[in-house]
Amino acid sequence: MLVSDRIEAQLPGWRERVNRLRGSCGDFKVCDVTISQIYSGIRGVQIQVSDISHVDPYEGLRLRGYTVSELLKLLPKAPNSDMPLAGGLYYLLLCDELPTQAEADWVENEWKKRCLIPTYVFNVLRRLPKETHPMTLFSIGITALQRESVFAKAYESGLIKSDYWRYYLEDALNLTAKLPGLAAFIYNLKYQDGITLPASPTLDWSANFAHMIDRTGDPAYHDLCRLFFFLHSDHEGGNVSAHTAHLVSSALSDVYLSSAAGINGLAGPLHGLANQECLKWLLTVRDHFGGLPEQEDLRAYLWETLNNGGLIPGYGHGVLRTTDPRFTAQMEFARKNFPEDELIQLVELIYNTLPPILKEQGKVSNPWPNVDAINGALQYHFGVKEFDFYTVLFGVSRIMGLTAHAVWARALNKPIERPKSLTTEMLESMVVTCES
Ligand code: CMX
Repeated sequence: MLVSDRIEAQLPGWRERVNRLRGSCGDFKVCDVTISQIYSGIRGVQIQVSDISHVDPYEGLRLRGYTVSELLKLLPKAPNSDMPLAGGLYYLLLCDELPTQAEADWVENEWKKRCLIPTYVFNVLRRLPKETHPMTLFSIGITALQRESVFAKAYESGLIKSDYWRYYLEDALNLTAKLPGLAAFIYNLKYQDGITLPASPTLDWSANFAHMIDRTGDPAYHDLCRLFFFLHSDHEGGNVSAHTAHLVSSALSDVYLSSAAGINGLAGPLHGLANQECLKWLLTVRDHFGGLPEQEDLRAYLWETLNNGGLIPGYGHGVLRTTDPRFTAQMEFARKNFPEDELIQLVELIYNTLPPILKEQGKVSNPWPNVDAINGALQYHFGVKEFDFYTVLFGVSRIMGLTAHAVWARALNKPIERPKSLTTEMLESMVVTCES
């Protein structure tokens, strides 16, 4: 198989690098941990390695070393589109090499062969109460698919450790292939007539999602799906979904179980669910002013929100200290395709107004927009107006990153994770010397 051959060819080099670091420099201290870091979400503590993506505070995301704008130019494009094929991106994440058109097409074709979802998964989802959140449906759907795990079956019958990654890779390709269909099924079940069109053999993975929710005739929405699924695929190892999936997979839970765990983390309002909160807030602002406000009025409104202790969704970030380049890429898409859209104009007006206010207030570490400041407004423009569904779209994309990490964690034989906890009393006795 093309992808496994590429990974296999690189493994001796990677294993040698890791063994050298662990062997001759194993006692080298990367960082110290302070009590305030322990009590503030282990923020900034360098405890993980991700070679798949990295978030630089001032430059934003790099996927396998490439920035968002570089990849938008370099990745093979979908037919009749200037947006990248998700198959090419997944090839890059897995293989650490920019794909040729043929390599990107290879992944897309593998996905086409593997995209059928067993009926029992749909039956499970149909039996849940109608008001179940789409992220819960998505997580349950992925967990139900775990029955298909080739790793779990092979592990039961005995596997050698150095082969684990091959089975993880099979599972990863099988699971990612099914994600557009699973997400479309959930969308149709919850918000449409419950009927999901079969995937089109002539469309790529991203555009097939658009097709399966009955937006076949809207090429601009196909392009938005391609852009969105590219932009959200990974964001280094420390965010809640990546960190959770990595931890769970370190127990040799297969990619279905670990991805579902990551998805449950993504469902939190401070993480992936923020895009739904952000659109709700944008609409509230628009309704408050009865349309696009004057900048002065908006400024007063934003100050009032902050002074009342309100949170402004879509602004701030745990790592970034600049405008998220994923926000910029989507803003450019909107400016090019529908500059007259009122909600997009509001997003832009807030972008031009809020950062100086947040700076002046002096509380937030990052006064700039993150990707969620625009995600929902774009979907809304295309009539995908069900806010609570947006995080599912994020999840479809993010599972590419989660599974690529899981494959490489097994390939490099990463062990089960087990940090140590302390009691408050232990910390108190440690600091006695510091206080005296
Ligand atoms: N509006 C108002 N206040 C904000 C704020 C915002 N957008 N972002 C941070 N603050 C406040 C915090 O509540 C905190 O206040 P307290 O000290 O009173 O608790 C203070 O500013 C400092 O927080 P921070 O160090 O800047 O932010 P964190 O690293 O703790 O949290 C994040 C980062 C994203 C959770 C936070 O900025 C936030 O809640 N933003 C709004 C929600 C959002 O957009 N989430 C999407 C995150 C994207 C992702 O995870 O992918």
